Amino acid sequence: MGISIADIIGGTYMKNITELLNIKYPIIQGGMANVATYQLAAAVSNAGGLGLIGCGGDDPDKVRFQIRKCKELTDKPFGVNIMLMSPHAPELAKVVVEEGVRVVTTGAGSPGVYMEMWKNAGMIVIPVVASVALAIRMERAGADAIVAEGQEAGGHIGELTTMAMIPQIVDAVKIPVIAAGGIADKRQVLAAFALGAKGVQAGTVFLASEECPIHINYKNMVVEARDTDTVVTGRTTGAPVRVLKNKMAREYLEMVKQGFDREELEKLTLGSLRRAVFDGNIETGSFMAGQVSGLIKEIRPVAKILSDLFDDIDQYRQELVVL
Ligand code: TUI
Repeated sequence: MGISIADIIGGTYMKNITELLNIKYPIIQGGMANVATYQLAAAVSNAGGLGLIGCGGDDPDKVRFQIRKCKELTDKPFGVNIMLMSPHAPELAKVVVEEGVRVVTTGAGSPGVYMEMWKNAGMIVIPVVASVALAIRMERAGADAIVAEGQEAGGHIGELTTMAMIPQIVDAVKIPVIAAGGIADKRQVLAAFALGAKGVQAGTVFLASEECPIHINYKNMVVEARDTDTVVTGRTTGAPVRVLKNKMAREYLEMVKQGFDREELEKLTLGSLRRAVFDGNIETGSFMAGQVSGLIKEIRPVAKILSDLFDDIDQYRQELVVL
């Protein structure tokens, strides 16, 4: 199919995600706090996806270090995810500019106040959104693409599911939509494309990768999880977070039932992500992971994950569609 001049002028010509980001496979690795380090990001970028360094609650020095390390490990494009609830977000927004990062994604809020600075620096900006309204606002503010993340995802989530949300956002904006939440195999990639997405973002599937620098207990919990083994904590405090069921998650939900206040609940979760990622503390860690955990059966190298997701996908699509 050709692209007409009218399409380009009319703004209906959409670059592929692979062209926009100069990558082989249309996939972004999620910017998981404490997990998406430069090692994981470089592995994903070297294998043909877009690796991300996830800033989480890290301070600017740590993020600067990570960016420089990532550049040493890959000459392929990579990006940085800024978690907007972090108190360091305003400084980190400047660090990515200073360090010449080409792609920035954001989560857990609206990056509106940083858009002008990032666009003036020539960066590609891809906010993660969880609603049509924010998608429209981000397009108006100059976003190059958006990640639309459904509530199947791990970590901090919105209300809508991927299946219901993606087509609604695709209909509401002209910029490319990248689907996230619930994507760990080829069938889900094809489903995302069927819903109108131009690419996917995945997090959970990379937790169970050889290169992911998390405690082995975390990887094993993902591999051993069944379909119903995630729960959402934090709904009552306004920051819903999907985690694997464990003692901590059960205790948390029990405390909510009994009417404990926010302060008490936060005491329980304080430092819990670090206890999961670094200590592999099965009882008191917060093992953020998506609903697709039940689909992930083994720990694979990142390159194998990407080839399993995309190689021969068109052949597979033709076999699948039986009308
Ligand atoms: O951000 C994520 N996932 C995350 S962030 C994180 S760190 C954290 N830990 C504990 C509590 C809170 C955060 C762990 N996982 N994904 C992207 C995402 N963004 N999902 C949902 C949203 C979102 C939700 C509401 C984005 C914007 C939004 O509304 C903003 C507005 O102003 O409308």
